Amino acid sequence: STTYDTIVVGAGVEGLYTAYHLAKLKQKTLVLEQFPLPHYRGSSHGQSRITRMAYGDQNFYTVMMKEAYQLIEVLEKESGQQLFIQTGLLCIGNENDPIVRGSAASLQQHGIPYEKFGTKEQKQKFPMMSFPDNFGFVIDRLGGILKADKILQALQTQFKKYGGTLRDEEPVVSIDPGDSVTVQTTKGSYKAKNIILALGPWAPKFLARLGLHLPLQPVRISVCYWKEKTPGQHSADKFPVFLMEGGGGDFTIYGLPAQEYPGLVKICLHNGPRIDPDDRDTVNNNWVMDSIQQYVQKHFPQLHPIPAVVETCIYTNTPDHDFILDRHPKWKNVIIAAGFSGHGFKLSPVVGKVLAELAIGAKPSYDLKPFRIDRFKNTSKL
Ligand code: PYC
Repeated sequence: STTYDTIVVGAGVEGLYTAYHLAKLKQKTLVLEQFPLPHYRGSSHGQSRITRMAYGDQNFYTVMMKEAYQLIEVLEKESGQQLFIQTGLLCIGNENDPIVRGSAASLQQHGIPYEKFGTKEQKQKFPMMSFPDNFGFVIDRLGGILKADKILQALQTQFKKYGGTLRDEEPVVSIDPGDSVTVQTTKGSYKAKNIILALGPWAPKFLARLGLHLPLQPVRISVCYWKEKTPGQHSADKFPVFLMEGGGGDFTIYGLPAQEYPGLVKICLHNGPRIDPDDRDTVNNNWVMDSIQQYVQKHFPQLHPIPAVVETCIYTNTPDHDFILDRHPKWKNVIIAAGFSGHGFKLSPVVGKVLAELAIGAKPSYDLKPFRIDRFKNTSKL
């Protein structure tokens, strides 16, 4: 069998960013992906994702986001393509909610340009939205849209340019950990010093086979696109990316000018029914559709209240919605990246960097304590 420094399993954005950093570090790297690429079955497909510096009161993410922006710029230069559209990000909530107060405080603390205002000003700036008088708004000026599919393509191209090997349509059948790791796929057998498992929603099932029972819950997200009643009201020059928390943080809604379908606006509930990733579309999502339709009707009166297009994406949630970036408790050369909880795309440049650092045995650039497996109880049945 062929021997590598590191094998990365999963060619979603987290796996690909990790592999790209490893190949740049001159590590002999293999990426294995179960489906033919590109595919829509996981969490990285589609043409757009939100990016933002505003992270409420969770400062450790804001610190990581600074470098994430820089690394996207590096990839833009390497690939010669625009990968980010700056629209600003509007945080919406009750004026005392952490999304408003915490975001303003954190943006101020980190020296990031922002504006804070009330409903009266919102009506002038964004007349296509309708919110009650006790609402507060913060614009993170650096927020915007990441061109998701272009980023995945650029990472694949650069990874190969730096000498990496990518094998899609090649599911992993078994992993045999030890001083080195042997991976058996449907097509061959490979050995490596380290393995990085970036399995997306397949993580809970697969990791259980390695004796690790993590509280990871895949959920089905209904990605809804809404048609404008009058064309041109919600284009990227007029309409920012937004994130709203309601019910005291009980639900989150996000939206952005759609890249996928000109004239449509993407607005989605950041939650959905629990699923098995291999049977994601048969699960009832009526409550999601009811609540998002009511929301759009109430707050976005310039949009048709029935979505024109509905697609599916999967989030893999942890109980605290922080990621898992850690070594397997028994085999230190088995590294796990999981539970991105619907906010991992924008952080993938930095996630990939720290995972590559773990693989080469370097000190991680960020404190990984919030991401450790041992913050959960009873995870291992080894
Ligand atoms: O993290 O901003 C975010 C986000 C919005 C939608 C999905 N993730």
